[in-house]
Amino acid sequence: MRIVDLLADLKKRGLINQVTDEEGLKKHLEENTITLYCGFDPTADSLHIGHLLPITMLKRFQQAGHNPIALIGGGTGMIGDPSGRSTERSLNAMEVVHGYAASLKKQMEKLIAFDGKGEGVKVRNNFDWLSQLNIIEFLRDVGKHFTVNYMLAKESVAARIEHGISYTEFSYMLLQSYDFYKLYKEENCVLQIGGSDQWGNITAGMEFIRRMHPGEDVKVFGLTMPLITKADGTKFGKTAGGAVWLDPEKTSPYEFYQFWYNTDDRDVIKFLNYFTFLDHDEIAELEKAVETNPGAREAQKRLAEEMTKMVHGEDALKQAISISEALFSGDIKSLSAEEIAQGLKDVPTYETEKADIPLVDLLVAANISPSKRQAREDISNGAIYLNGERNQDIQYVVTEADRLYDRFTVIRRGRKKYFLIQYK
Ligand code: 383
Repeated sequence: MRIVDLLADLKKRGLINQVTDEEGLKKHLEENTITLYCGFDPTADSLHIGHLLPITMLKRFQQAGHNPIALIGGGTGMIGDPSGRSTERSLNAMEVVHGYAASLKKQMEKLIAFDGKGEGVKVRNNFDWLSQLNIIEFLRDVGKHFTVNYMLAKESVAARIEHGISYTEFSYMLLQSYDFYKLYKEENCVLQIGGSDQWGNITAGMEFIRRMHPGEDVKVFGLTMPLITKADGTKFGKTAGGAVWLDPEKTSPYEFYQFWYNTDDRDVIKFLNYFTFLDHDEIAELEKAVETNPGAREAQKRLAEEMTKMVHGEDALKQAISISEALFSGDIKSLSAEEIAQGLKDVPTYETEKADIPLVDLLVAANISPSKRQAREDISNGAIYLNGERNQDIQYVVTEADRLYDRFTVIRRGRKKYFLIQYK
């Protein structure tokens, strides 16, 4: 697919925060197939939801016929980007960073490298060249092109003057600049993209490339995406359980699906524009649905589907939907053991031996009802569901027959409060 005017599409989606030379880039994109890149530092063993915007952005360029590079910062990750941070980072051991870089590379390859459409995105690691730099050469060939004055004026450094910044982090922008130069030279990479926090590093790189080519009309560009904000003012990408990771072992596809499904009505259209590949007409339809029938959560459902499919694939999406539906309707018995474990990972869990126990006692032991009296009341009121079925027998004894897969009993109290009994 060749999008006629990629920049216009990005603008319409609200995906552009700043561009260094918009007219120039527009013209360049019309006349050329370009190579562009975005960098990701290995600061953890997985990418997280905050990385999705630049990742989908690389995909958008790819779909418009361009050649994206996802650069893993195996080298820069050992130094630490001060951008957007008010305090110094603690250094991770080099082996740890290598391990993280390998995980990120694998994830990135799964996500965007070969999606069956076109050529796939190249994945590179800046450790390959940064680790080869020699300190004398680096200070002469790179350092000489930056004045300390220029570096101090950068937001990432200026913001840290009062509290302090190590020489290590201070030097970071030189390494990122060197990357851009390296990719420009070797891959004819003319555009670097990133979040708005990366503006200073990106423009420093452009400056460095120009200095390395005096007198030439060098065509390089920088583009940043907006910071993602939420209508309720809380930080995007954080849940009660912490960050939302792209690794299914750290954030299950069901949790991932739920994260998107829980998007506020005021944010959902923006997120559809930002993160999905749905076109303007489809999004306009969903916008109407939010206005006319917000209760149906059609837009949230679509957002959750698109994102879960993109990151975890079709099968994981199907599973996430069936878990969601089963928990919503109470049809617990339709779930596999793995689905129960995934869907009820975050509900209050009570671990116990496999032994018969009166339901009343179990409710109290598992802290589902505060007292025996209340437990009896809850049961006779019809508020207690055992594996999805209402149980109003105050004499009932929970036995082997109530242990799903010999592992779980799922108890629901009221309309949607779930509890898990897990057997040792
Ligand atoms: C390293 C070497 C380069 C170019 C970029 C880098 C990484 C960059 C950085 N980026 C963030 C990260 O790694 O720190 N210095 O977590 C995040 N990015 C992207 C995007 C974002 C930024 O990976 O805004 C969010 O995801 O730019 O915070 O040659």
